[in-house]
Amino acid sequence: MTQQTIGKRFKRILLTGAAGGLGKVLRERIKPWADVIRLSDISDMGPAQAGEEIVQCDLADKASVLKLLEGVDAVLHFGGISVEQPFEPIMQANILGMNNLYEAAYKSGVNRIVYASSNHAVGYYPNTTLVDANMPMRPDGFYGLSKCFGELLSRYYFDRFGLETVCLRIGSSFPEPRNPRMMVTYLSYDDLVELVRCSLFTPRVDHTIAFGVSDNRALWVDNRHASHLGYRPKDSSETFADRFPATSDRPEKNDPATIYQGGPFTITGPMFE
Ligand code: NAI
Ligand code: 15L
Repeated sequence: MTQQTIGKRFKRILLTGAAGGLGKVLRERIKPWADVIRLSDISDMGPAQAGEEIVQCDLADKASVLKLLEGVDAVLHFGGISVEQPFEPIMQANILGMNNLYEAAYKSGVNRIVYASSNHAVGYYPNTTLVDANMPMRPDGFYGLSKCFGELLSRYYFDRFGLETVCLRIGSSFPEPRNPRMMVTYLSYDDLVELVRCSLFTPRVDHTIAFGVSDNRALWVDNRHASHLGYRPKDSSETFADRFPATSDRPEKNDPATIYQGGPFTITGPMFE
């Protein structure tokens, strides 16, 4: 199935985190995938365009989330706190919010969720290890822990109810890599959209964990357990190789931010309040 041949398979797709960096990218690109795109965020998303509905909502507010899911048949869950923070805000947005979303999705009869997990669910693996989806989680902070919770909650909903989820352990999805580490973890916006499309339209995914990376020269992750998605990245961080020559701008070899896949996140927390 190519991007051009996608029909309007869904009646209403909910995109959470629509005001965020990746939400804005997806908002522009997913319109052909459904009759209606319902956009949600705790922050302002601007006016609705044709084919869009806007619902401003805090994921931690259960009653609002139950309403948010009404009439929805698939979810792209990109909302929540996206960096390391103290436990309380992470608990509200990413743990309580995730629980609310899944309860509401189940009650609304949603069949498929694409969940923006993160490389930080396994950030404490050294970058000398090739990590695959069957290896134990090794979160690198409260944020990474909340992504582990999300992956396990979605696993539970699949085992209990057959609600399918693709968990995307996204590396670093920005317009371009910002440092040498991101030469390895980079996921271009085009490849992100393609990965989300594969995750949404592959006929059967059960519960899948996929790593969100482009076709970078060096990789720390192995997508063998997500091959059924048919994701074939087209971009590579090599386009930006001149910005980060192999010998320059490298931190010390004994720096945890260099040793571990999670990079600086491994030494950011825990943020005690
Ligand atoms: P972002 O921080 O730009 O967007 C997240 C959005 O979630 C924001 O617009 C924010 O207002 C919203 N949000 C936060 N708390 C909320 C709440 N309680 N209720 C409703 N909405 C809330 O992050 P970005 O980069 O767009 O990432 C999107 C998702 O992808 C996040 O879940 C993030 O953890 C994940 N991810 C992103 C990566 C990247 O490289 N951009 C890498 C790995 C994971
Ligand atoms: C993430 O999970 C964050 O959401 C994003 O802002 C980046 O920091 C990314 O990981 C990364 O590891 O580069």
